[in-house]
Amino acid sequence: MSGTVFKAVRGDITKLTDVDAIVNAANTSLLGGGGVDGAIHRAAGPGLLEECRTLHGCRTGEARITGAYRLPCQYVIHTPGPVWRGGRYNERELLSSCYRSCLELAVEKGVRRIAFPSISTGVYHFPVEEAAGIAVRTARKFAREHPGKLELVEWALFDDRTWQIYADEMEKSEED
Ligand code: AR6
Repeated sequence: MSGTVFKAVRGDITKLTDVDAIVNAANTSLLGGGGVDGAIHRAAGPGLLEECRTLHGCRTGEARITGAYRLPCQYVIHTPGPVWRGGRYNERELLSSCYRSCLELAVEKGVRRIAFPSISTGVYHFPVEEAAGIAVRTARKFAREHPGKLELVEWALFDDRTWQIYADEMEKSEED
């Protein structure tokens, strides 16, 4: 037992008020884009882009942390997920690495409550069922390996279908 609560909620990640950090499904430039990345930058305001410029990008599967500016949390953790290219280009390992890298940074900064979007399953076309399995398994394993560090790991899912898939996955892999 890790003592961590895992949940899947429906909605806009930028509106969450119960977490210390939210994760951004970014690209390797870290200079903004569409989807959840665009929404996070719009809600945070221009200070976020200014700070992101100082980071000079980030590799796929790694993560960087910044302030959250006008968002109601303390930090934004940016991670470029893999583009799905059929599954033979290390996409699964890279996605798992995104979650681990974000959680490592979170623990390092004392973040106890963190929310993720569904990394890579929008513009980057990672199949949602598989992405959800990787996401939940990776986070549960991390939490077990870091007992007492994380209070809450949640996913904020924008559409019903994605939410249902993560919710099912969470039930399936529930800790015993
Ligand atoms: N809150 C929560 N989830 C959201 C929100 C939101 N406000 N907006 C969209 N989603 P995507 P990716 C969902 O495409 O596949 C960007 O341009 C969306 O419905 O945002 O990792 C970056 O700059 C989907 O389920 O991220 C990169 O270039 C999920 O977030 C590229 O897209 C992820 O979709 C990254 O692509």
